[in-house]
Amino acid sequence: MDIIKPRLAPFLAKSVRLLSLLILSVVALPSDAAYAQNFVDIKPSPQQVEWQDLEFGVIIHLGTNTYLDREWGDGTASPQVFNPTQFDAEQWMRAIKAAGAKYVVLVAKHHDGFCLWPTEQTDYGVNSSPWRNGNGDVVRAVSDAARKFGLKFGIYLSPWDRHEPKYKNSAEYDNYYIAELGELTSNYGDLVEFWLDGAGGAGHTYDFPRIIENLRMKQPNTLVFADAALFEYGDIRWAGNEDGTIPYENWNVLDRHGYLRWRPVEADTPLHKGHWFWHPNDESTLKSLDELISTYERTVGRGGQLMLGLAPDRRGLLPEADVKRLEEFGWAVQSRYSENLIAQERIHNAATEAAFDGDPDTFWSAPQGSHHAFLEADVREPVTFDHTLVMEWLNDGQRVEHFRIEAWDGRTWKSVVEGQAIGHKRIDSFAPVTASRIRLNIVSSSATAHIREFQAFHIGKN
Ligand code: FUL
Repeated sequence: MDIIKPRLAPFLAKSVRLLSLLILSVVALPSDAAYAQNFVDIKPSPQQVEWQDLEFGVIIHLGTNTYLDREWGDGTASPQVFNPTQFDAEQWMRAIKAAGAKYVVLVAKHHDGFCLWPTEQTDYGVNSSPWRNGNGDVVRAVSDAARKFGLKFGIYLSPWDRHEPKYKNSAEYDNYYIAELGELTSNYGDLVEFWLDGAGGAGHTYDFPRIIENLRMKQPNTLVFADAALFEYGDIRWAGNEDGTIPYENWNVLDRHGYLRWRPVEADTPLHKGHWFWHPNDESTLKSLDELISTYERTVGRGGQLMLGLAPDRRGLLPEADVKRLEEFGWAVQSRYSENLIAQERIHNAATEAAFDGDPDTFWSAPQGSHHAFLEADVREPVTFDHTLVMEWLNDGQRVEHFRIEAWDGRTWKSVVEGQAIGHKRIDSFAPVTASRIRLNIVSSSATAHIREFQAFHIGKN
């Protein structure tokens, strides 16, 4: 044990007095101040970390609307119209896998109130339809198929219900909704995500705390997707539009009503422009490959999640043209980001290797305690690149607040990209640059920056 030198003793005595004062004043602070938070203190839960790594999911709409050429059913459709005679959830999964998605959210009940599983709460659902003589269960089939294909499974259960008579009475409807939720959360395995859609519910009061409590009892690890207005109950926030765009700058920490939470963003957008459900003669709305790639770069490439809407047709199959587009999309994304020039051409340097090895499970750390750092890649021969991809390790929070990507032109460092947030993943495109020294200039970080990957590509077009 160190002996306290006499010279230091008076200073220490003073420090102890100061410390006691500090402790006393913290105890005496008003309760609000005890909750004061700082952006830099907010970290994701392990479930959020895992979910953010999934990057791309799909949401599937099938129901009476599919048979009636509608988007929002009014709850009066006869269950007799629902009859997907060639229903094959594994056909959907093959296309979803080929597209590169990692999870599937099924709309188990849309706003029309029609239930895709044999619920005991109402006869308005598959149990009253001719499909499989009323013995079918779409939720079971999709959950089984997703798991068989290594995809995670989640559910959308619309709070707004235009069929159920109990909807007129908030308390009675809460019981009804919670009973439906109980069936879905008990009988179909782990749910990766639960969609709490705010659409159409204006003017209706839901007991959200009770709904979420019930959900959590059965599914403690599920992540709730919710509009920012339902911020207190959600784990994931809506991007605020259905165009497939996450606006810059994308910060994972959101402040509402004076408190901060980690709320990664998900951007939902359908494969057919403006249509979540299948419609006849709808080929012209199918998004082009270029549109999908641009959507990918404006969602996943901006540190958020892409949630692509798919619609099986009246047979219960994804249309052939949709399957083809999904396959093309998966292939295009894979090939665009497979030739990482830094990983291929780098001059090895043990200190920075973890950021350039192409492995997102390893990360480079800036010097401990730094707020500014450089991460430089030197390649053997000059490379020409027009896209960069950077990933931040977020388990300890989102730390980079200002960065530049710079290339050495033989005399000086030229800025190629400048931005604020990096986050889970950031993809930038620019006119081709040729250099043998490329660096990530972390101009400012709130704490030690951690970078999982720094990659460069020559794609040839934006
Ligand atoms: C929206 C709904 O109103 C649309 O019909 C669709 O289900 C979309 C995914 O969410 O809020």
